[in-house]
Amino acid sequence: MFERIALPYEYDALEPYLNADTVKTHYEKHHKTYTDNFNKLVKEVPEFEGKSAREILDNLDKAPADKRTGLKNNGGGYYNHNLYFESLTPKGAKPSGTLKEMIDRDFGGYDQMLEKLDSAATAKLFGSGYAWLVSKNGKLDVVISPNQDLPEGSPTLLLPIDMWEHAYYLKYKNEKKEYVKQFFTIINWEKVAERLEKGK
Ligand code: MN3
Repeated sequence: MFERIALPYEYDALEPYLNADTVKTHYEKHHKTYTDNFNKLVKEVPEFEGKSAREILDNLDKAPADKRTGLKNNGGGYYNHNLYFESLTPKGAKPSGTLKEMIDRDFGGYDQMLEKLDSAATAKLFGSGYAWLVSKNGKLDVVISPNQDLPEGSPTLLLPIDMWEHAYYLKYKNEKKEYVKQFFTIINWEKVAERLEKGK
C-alpha cells in the first residue's frame, strides 16, 4: 500500500503564502484521489508487487498496455505530491552547503536559479504540469513536465513546483507569477539538499 506522507505542518502553517483551504483541498482531495487510484491499479499488476513507486514509474513499459496511462497519471500524482508537500516549510530559508555551491556553479547564483524556475513554471510550461529543479550527472538543471509526468531522462528530483491550477487558484486565481514568487519563500531547502545527497 502506498501512503501519502503525513503533512509535516498544519494546514494553515504556510499562510499567508498558501492558504489553509488550498493546502487542505490539495492534500485531502487531490493527493488522496491519486493515491487511492494508484493503489487500486498497482494491485492489478502482479509484476509491480513490492516495487517502489519510483521503480514502477521508471518501468511503465512492463505494465499491461491498458494500465499504463492510469499508472502514469495516478502514480505520478502520488509520487509528485509526496515530493511537493514535503518540499514546503513555514520556515523557508536559503540553500546552503554543497547545494548552494552547485547552484552558484550551475546557474550563477540563487536569484538566477529562481528566475529560471519562474520562467519554466510560468512561461515554458503550457497547461497543467510541473517545473522542477533536478540533478543529473552531478549537475543541477531546471526542467518541466506536463500532467503528472516525471521529467524525461529519469533525473534525481529535487524540487517540484506544482503548476496545476488546483495548487494555487483558490488564492491566486490567474496570478501564476505571484504564486511562484510566494512559493519561493516556503521552500524547505534542507529537504532539497537531502534529496541531492541521497540521489534517486
Ligand atoms: Mn497538485
